Order: sequence, then C-alpha cells, then structure tokens
Amino acid sequence: MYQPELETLPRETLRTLQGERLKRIVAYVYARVPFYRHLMDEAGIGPEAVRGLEDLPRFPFTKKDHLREHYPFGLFAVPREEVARIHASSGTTGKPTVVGYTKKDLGVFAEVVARSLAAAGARPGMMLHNAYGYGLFTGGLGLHGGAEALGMTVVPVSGGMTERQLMLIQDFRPEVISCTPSYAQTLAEEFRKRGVAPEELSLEYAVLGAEPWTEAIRKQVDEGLGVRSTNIYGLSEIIGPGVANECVEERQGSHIWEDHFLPEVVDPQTGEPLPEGKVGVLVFTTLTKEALPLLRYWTGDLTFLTREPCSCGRTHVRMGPILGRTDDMLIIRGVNVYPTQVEAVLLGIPEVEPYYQIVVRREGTLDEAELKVEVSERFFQEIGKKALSDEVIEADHRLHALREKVAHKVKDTIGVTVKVSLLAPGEAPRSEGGKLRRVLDLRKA
Ligand code: DLL
Repeated sequence: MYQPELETLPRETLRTLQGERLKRIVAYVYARVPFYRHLMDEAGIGPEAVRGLEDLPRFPFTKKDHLREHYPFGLFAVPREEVARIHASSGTTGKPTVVGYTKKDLGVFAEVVARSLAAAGARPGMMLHNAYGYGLFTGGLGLHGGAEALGMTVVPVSGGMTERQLMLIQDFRPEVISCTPSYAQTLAEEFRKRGVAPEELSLEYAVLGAEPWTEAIRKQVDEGLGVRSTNIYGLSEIIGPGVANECVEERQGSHIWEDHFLPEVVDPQTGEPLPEGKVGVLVFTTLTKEALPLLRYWTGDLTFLTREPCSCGRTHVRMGPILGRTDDMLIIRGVNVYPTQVEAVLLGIPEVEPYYQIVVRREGTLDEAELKVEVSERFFQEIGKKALSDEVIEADHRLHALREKVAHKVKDTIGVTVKVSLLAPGEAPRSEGGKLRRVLDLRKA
C-alpha cells in the first residue's frame, strides 16, 4: 500500500474524519463560491446546519449543467492565479467541462493515483508504460503524477502510434501498463499477430479504465498481455483517474479513496439515497479539493457500493463496475460522445437534417462508430433523388464530398472518427411514441 495508515483506517475513524471534512468543505464553498451560497440559501441550509454525514442528503445535487452554466471558471473557489493546472473533458454543447487544481490539489491527485497504482500491483522502481492520452484529458498527466509519487519510472508514451508502443514495450521492458481497456485489447491483438507471446513480454500489471469494460475483456487482456489487470475509475470533475481502484488481490470492486471523495448511490429518479448493494447513480462530494470543490456531484454513472471487509486489508468502500449511465453519453475509444453533440454538428450542415442514428460496434478490439444521417429534401432533389447506395455515393462527387464534410466536422468538433452513411429523407428512425433510440450500442449485445 502507498499509505497503509490511511488505507486501513477503521471505518468509525474514517466516518468521523469524513464528517469533520464535510463540515469544513461546506463552510468553504459557502464562503467562496457564489453558486453554492445561493443554492444553500435557497434550500435554507446555512453552513452551521451541518453536524455530520447525516446532513448530506439535505443538499441539492450539483450537475454537469451547473459546470457548463458557469463555464469556464465560474465554480472555482480560488482566484485564477492560484490555479496551478487546468484539465477538461468534452461536453454536450461543444464547450468542454473545465476543471482546475491548486498545487495542493495536484498533490492529492498524485497521492490517490499512487494509491491506485500500488493497489494495482505497482511498486517503487517498476516502470510504467503510460498510454493514456496526455493533454486536457486527465488520464495521461494523472497517471504520470501518481507514478512519479510512487517512485516509478514513467514512460509518457500517450495514446496512439501502436507500432511504436509495441517496440517500446519490448525494448524498455516495463512491468506496468496503463491505458483504456479497448487499447489494451488492441495491443494484445497486435502482439499476437506478430507472433510475440505473452511470456516474452515483461508486463505484469495493467491499470485499465476511462470507459466501461467487462470480465470478458479482462480475460482477453490478461491472457493476451500476460498481466493481471485492475480497474481504475475516476472523472475530471472529482479529480480525474484515481477516485477508485481495484486491489490486485481480490479484483472484486474498486476501493474508493474515501478520505478525499465521499460517495453516495442514489435513486436515478427520486435522488433518494439507496442502501448498500442497490444499483443507482454514483454521487461524490469532494472532501479536500481547493480549486473546484463539489457537493453531491451527480456523475450519471450507475453502480452499487459495498462496505464488506476486503481481504487486502483496505477498509475503504468498494464500488462495482459501471453498469451504464443515466444520460446517453457514449464512450467511443475513450472519447466521451453525447448524441446531442452530434446533433449540434448536423444542425450546422445545411445539406443534412438532424435525423440520425449512431451505431457503435466493436470491430475486433476497437470501437467503430457509424453515423447514419438523412440528407435534406432539397439536396435530395438536386442530386436527382438517387438511391443512396455506397456505389452511387462514391460515383457522385457531391454525395462523396458531403459524406467527407460530415465526417470531418464530427472529428473536428467532437474528436471522434465516424463512418458516415447518407440516408434518403425519411429513412432515419423516428419516434413511435416511446423514446427514440438515437444510439444503437451493439457493443453491449
Ligand atoms: O475518464 C478519468 C480517467 C482517466 C479514469 C483514466 C480512468 C483512467 P472523464 O474524461 O471526465 O475522466 O470521464 C469520466 O468516464 O463518469 C465514467 O462514465 C467513465 N469512466 C471512467 N473510468 C471508468 C471505468 C476520465 N473504470 C467518465 N469504468 C466517468 C467505466 C469509466 N467507466
């Protein structure tokens, strides 16, 4: 363990610590963040009304929309000059969700990621091949800071350029790899194609997250790379990766670092707290964050909690795998995509209508997204109402150009590569009274 004294705190002590920190953070946001002051005034809760954890359910939820409404820095609790780093994740409107860290927050970030890596099997002196993307995304720099804190040798390779990744893994001989589960599958697949057996690889542990995955994928990665993989969970708003991690001993749920992040699971409809073991929306209150403290942040992720003792000795509560989301956000190759983002892009292209369907498949080990979109009636007339088969589209430069244009706009604004299929007016699915399924996620099938 990275911090055994904290990771094995008796539950009663942990609860007391959380209660004290909750009182402090509530007073802190009331004094520093106008949004929270108004919210609490409206709900009739003064900062002195909080006696302990039992008062938490009295607070309203903070949602992604609140962050968006105060874009970019409106919910920050410190002057901009005290913000040491900014990260962001993609949002529905094309504007990202912006998060900030003070120097102290970056210390906590490194600490929780170091705990996560140690739980995953990593030790000081081991080498980490870090294939999470570096940049505004929290994955790359997040794992990087934690690995340095733990005393590892970090290879900041970032995502992509698979050929080079394969070479570096063979030449540098890292013990640990961190990347998305789908990318780990790709790497395993590519090694296999080249006749490199898992036993020849130096890898022992894989730290996989940022997108949902299953036990089937775990088996494939473990066998393909010769590793024991664990789940790392997190979200930018709460800190980034390292909110929770499975212990390599049990791999039965991810320990949430509860002295920093206070979890609840609530009913998606009513918002009422649910008992242990029941599936609902995961909600977090940050207990120590300075730059962007959040009370009862609605993650939209669906899972359950268990406080049953774990054989690894850690006392921190465990969360199950993410079973889905309350909203319809898709994660395609680790990039967050909302159907409404796609809709916004389509609205800016006069030759198409915002009637569309997104079909996501898993081709081999990677996600493939197809965007089926209707051309406008007018455009359809102009091209002489042709049947829109692939052959016809390839042969007609206007259709071909339109397909490229849509794909480029989607890539440029959302960052995800889609294969575009053009449909004649009326061909895309319409609502038949119930909810319209804009998204067909065949990966879950
Ligand atoms: O994905 C942080 C991260 C980076 C986690 C690297 C793990 C590894 P965001 O881009 O803000 O942050 O996306 C957060 O991704 O609400 C979940 O829906 C999903 N997600 C993250 N980790 C997991 C996981 C990073 N282990 C959103 N399993 C979250 C399933 C995950 N979904």
